[in-house]
Amino acid sequence: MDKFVTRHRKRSAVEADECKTEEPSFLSPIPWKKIEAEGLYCDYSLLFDKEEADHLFNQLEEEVEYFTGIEAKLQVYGRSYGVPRKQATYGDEGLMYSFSGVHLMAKPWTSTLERIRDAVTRATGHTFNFVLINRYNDGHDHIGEHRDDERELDPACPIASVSLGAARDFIFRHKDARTGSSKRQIEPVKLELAHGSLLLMNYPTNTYWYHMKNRQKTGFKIE
Ligand SMILES: O=C(O)CCC(=O)C(=O)O
Repeated sequence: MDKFVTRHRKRSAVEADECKTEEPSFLSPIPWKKIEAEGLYCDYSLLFDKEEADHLFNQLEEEVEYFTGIEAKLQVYGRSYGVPRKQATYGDEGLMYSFSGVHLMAKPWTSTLERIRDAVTRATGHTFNFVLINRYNDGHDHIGEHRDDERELDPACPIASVSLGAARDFIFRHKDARTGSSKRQIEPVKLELAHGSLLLMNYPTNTYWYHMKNRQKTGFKIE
């Protein structure tokens, strides 16, 4: 689960309302782990136990409709590439998310996605209005190094990432230390995203750090 998306300016100008923060109702507090480095502020926790995570995973396998055709392709420098994973977008009515030449309209929340969204709200105090689901069929499916800096995203809002399925490594690299010849030596930050976990990327992590999920031998995940 991912990202606060602001409405397209042409449709409406409700940006300030979109980053809603509610008092967290920590009825069953979850133990957060802080992951921090220079400009990187993340919180990580197990949100769902195995039984619930298995159930949510199976429900999503039945409910989620993934994009096909042109919506499953990226446009980079005028060339079209297949996305190396499956994707779907759900959220509040009228929201759209655009990246690498694709424009993805949010489908209405399913009951399972609402359940996950509400659990994230209870844990974080933030109410999210949109989710991008990435389904990694196996370890070959991946997501390349990027920042979540699309113009629809409010940079001040955190990005919440719920993982279901096989654990996969998630790697952050600082923007000034991405290549061997970089002027700065800043160690990458690697963490394993477990089944049922929640990762919260807080401001300004996305300003300074890129993230990716490499090809791996095995893996199957819905975010
Ligand atoms: O699947 C993941 O955990 C990462 C997805 C991601 O980085 C993104 O959608 O921007």
